Amino acid sequence: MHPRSPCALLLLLLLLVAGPAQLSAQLSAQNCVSRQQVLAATRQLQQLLKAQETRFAEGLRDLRGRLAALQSSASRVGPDAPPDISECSSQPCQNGGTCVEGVNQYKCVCPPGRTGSRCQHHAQTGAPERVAGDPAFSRAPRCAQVERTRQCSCEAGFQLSSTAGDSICQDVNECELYGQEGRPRLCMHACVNTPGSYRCTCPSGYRTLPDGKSCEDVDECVSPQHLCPRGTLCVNTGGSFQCVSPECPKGSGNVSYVKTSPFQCERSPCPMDSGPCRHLPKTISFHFLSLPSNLTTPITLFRMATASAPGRPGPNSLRFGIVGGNSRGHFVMQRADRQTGELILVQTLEGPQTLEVDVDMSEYLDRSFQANHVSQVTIFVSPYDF
Ligand SMILES: [Ca+2]
Repeated sequence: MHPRSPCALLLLLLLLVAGPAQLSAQLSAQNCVSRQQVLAATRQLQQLLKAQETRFAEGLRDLRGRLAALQSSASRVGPDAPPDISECSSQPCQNGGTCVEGVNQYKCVCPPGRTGSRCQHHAQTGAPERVAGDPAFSRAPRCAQVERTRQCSCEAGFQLSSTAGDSICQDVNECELYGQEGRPRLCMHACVNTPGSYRCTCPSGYRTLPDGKSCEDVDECVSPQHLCPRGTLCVNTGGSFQCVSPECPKGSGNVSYVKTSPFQCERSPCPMDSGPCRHLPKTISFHFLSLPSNLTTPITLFRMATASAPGRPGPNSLRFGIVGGNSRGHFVMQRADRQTGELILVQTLEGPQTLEVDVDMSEYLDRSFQANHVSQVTIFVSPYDF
């Protein structure tokens, strides 16, 4: 806001904050205003407003409490209620507490420094006292007498059990509160309610991230200890690991396969006149994927592409397909571009489970079959959706 006349604004502020007497004194000392004066006056006014606001809110709270007490005592009066006798006649309030009459009950308004239903306790100012019965999850409130009202508050993570004078601070169960439907999740995995707070835990095989809420899989395969027996390969999975040993198919006749890498087998060259040999997969590769449970589908899991040998013409046509392991229709294999096919998961997979799907790619040169390649894809679905 940019007032047209700063003098007029200051007059108004000074009138509100200081009152007319001081205003005239200040105005006699100088005729106009500096920016600092305007700022100082607005700050004073803000403080005044804040103080008024706090006092008003306190008054409302007190009134609400009294109204609730009145309502609960009124609701207890039945048609056959005995005649009202003075509950305060026995002088139940100790240590200078003021007894307030209710129906069949009384309430003590305690002086500063006292708390409890009969003002029998010292109000807590140091470490909160644990309340007997449910020691970990309830605490005594911190109470203070503000003017004529008694104000109680709880430490963070606790809430007053009621507005009555003998209320205690009860732990807020954040796990229960946020576990309700439609609420955001507090923890990626499990929530443990603790007095005044909560903590998140992760299942075994996962570590808790520095945010204290998220879980991250532990990659056991990078551990310096070799967890898998000799001759097997370690595959990290969500929450665990697997030891795998991909095997080449046994050859027959003049067809044989050899390992060209830990995850690939290659067929020996076919004799010139052997048609059936040429139609057997030229390469078989092994792929291991780890997926979380219930992934949103469709999602591309795997890509298969052709690579021609240097100096030789590559295939000018490719055909992709699924050759095994798709009896339940979880997957679709389709062309992504001229050189690539992709395996797409089209149905949600719920873990824990392990699936295997075999896909293949046939290469053609001028419509004449050249070679076939198979990829065996093993999918480890973790029990959790992270
Ligand atoms: Ca793991």
